[in-house]
Amino acid sequence: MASEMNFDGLVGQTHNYAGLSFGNMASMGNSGEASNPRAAALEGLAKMKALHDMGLKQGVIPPHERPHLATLRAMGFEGSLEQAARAAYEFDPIMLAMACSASSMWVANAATVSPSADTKDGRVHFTPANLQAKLHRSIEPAQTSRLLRAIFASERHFTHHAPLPLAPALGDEGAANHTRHGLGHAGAGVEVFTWGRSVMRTDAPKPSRFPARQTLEASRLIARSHGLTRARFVQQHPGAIDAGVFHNDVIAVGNAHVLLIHERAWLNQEAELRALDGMLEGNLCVVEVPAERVSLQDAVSSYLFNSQIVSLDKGHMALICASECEEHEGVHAFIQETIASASNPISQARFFNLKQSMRNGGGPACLRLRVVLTPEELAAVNPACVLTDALYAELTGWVERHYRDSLLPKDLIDPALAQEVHTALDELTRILELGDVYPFQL
Ligand code: SUG
Repeated sequence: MASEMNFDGLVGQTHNYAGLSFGNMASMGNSGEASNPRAAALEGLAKMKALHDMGLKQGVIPPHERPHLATLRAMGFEGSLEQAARAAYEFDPIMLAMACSASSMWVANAATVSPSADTKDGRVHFTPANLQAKLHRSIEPAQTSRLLRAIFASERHFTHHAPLPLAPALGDEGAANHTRHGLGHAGAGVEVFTWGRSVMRTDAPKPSRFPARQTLEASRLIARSHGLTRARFVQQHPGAIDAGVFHNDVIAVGNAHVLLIHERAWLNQEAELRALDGMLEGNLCVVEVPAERVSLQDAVSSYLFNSQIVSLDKGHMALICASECEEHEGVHAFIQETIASASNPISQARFFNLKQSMRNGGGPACLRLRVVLTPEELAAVNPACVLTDALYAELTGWVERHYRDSLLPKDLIDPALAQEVHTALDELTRILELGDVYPFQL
């Protein structure tokens, strides 16, 4: 029977706070602060290990190579990596920061993944997100594509599409705006795509303060090329985007037949929920959070809706939350009521310190890419990327050997940092048995 596996992004060595994401409150608010890449990577690994210890299948997706020389070159900075990085920094520090961001850790934005039960050809389909809304993230798709192909290599089971063209009309942010519902993970599901703007639907309401990243057109093209027969397209509430909800996974999270959602997540929410319930033959279990219980601002600061919902034995589910949810009285009370209530299958909550990632707007669900796999498909996944106690110990040691414990945006110019990245990633490709996948290796 098919089940869900979470693949988490390993945080890279250049993790820093450069304020690159307009519309993402945490990124904007923490710009210029010192980061701790070592703590960031260890926090992420601790979450992976905890889910593995809960008996869940857990995978690892490695970080990207940064600084990204091709981006510096494309911006017109010439010479060696050291010269190009210095020239970029001297021209404007933000240019170097964009070529150095560790944003690939948020693998919910890496790709849209459709399980084989939903697709016409019976394969698992992957489309790397083009992430065209932010320059520092638009660098990711090519490397993401190489990594996904190295982890999910079997052509018999996995189909890899090219990212959509890098154009504003086709802005695609991957699984952060995509949720799959069904009765359990096996069997055909309904894939819900949420979008914030549309080129064709010029009459659709738009946010006024912050940009909407995902377009309806991109979502429709992906649903088509994945061969989905049951897809639904829902518009995000522009008011939510203006409150800092730059992706739908900041305001709603689903798992199987359960949907935890803020009352102001979608436009025409009542009708949309009714339609979705109809597609699930009346089985949708909605936990809708009213604004008077959790305001949009508190939702954004606590990242309640960026929790993961994972399936446990006997129909139970667990909520995997950021520790900010435990620290916020109102949010914590709401979680306690939800797990005590018999009207939904969520029966426990676990809290994780992910503060390094949270300060850039990345919570538990941002750090993971969900892939529903049958046992045969699971057997075809690169086994070296599947977390075990031994791999956890190995990766922890690798982080402790190679990562700095403090980084300011101005440190990105240090040529030693790039050298440290190359040494560490070279070792990592051997640990994860990926072959040569990075530009510096190719
Ligand atoms: O794209 N932050 C990321 C956070 C992505 C969170 N992902 C999901 N919600 N699925 C972003 O805004 C900040 C980088 C900086 O400011 O240095 C950043 O890219």
